[in-house]
Amino acid sequence: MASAKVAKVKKQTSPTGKKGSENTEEGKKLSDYEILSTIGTGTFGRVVLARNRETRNYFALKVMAITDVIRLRQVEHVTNEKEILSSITHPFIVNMFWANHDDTFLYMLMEYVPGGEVFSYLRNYGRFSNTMANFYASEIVSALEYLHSRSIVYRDLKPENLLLDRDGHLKITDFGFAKKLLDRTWTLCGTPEYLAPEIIQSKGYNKAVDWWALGILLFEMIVGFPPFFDDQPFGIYEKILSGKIDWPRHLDPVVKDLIKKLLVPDRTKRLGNMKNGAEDVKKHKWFKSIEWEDVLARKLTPPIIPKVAHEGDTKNFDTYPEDEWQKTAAAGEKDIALFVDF
Ligand code: ISQ
Repeated sequence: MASAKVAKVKKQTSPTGKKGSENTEEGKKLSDYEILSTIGTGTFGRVVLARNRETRNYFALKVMAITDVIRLRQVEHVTNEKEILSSITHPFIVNMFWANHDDTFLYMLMEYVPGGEVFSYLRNYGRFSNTMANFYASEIVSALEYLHSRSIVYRDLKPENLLLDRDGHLKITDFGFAKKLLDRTWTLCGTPEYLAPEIIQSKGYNKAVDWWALGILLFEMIVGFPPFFDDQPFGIYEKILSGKIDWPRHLDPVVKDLIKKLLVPDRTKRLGNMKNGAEDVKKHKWFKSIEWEDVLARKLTPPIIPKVAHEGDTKNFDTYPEDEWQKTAAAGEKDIALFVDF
């Protein structure tokens, strides 16, 4: 079920807008892997299937041209992605084994997740049942709770960034927009008379954006299209700000209640972003049957079992031209130096 067969177009993320003993890939270098086919492309890079020459195990290698990363002002984003992925481990987040670079490319070696994108399944099914959406939402809530507890905001939740593993469990990928929030413990320690309103209100990006995005994703999974859409980005923004949503009649009133509580414009009143954090979302009645310890232990039954014929099967991904990308010219010395720690 490659998304090529599907009419509806994928949302592109705008660029302007381990782990110790179990890491069997530790200390490996690029030449230890055979580069196979491209399984994904983006604005400034691609993901290729790679195979460890010795163990014969498969991996997903993210490759980004240094010149493109700089031209598109993505240095901070790719650095954030690498730093964050190397600091976390969670059953529903794609695992990164190592990051490296040469004079031309940045590389991140990740586990290969062969089931393809939830995006493809959603377009082929049209919409998911309440039960299917509840399974995916449970695994996402578990991952968001983990990230937020480490002061990490994900900021790019959408069906294109959710992969299915061989068993049908979720893996969140693409941490290019993820951000580690600063420690705000000391923020209010200044002299109260002199504090600016934005400091008192702690304005700026925070984890509330992920709970909003979960509301959008839940709507899209169950209805088949997002609540605010238009053929122009500006039209979408106007609709988001209008706050008006057309609710289909088929919608379960319980999930409608949850979506409404996630899509609250005032982020201080948004579910997930109040004093009890993710706990409020987990306690919502749409999740009444969920044992959250079972979710984390991957004990829920996946609603879709991807067709995967063998370890290196790429049938669940689109095919891409291999257009001589390996012949990209090296970056300049000063540009390469920006990635000494990569
Ligand atoms: C792992 N497996 C398949 C595709 C991927 C895309 C991006 C990051 C990791 C991936």
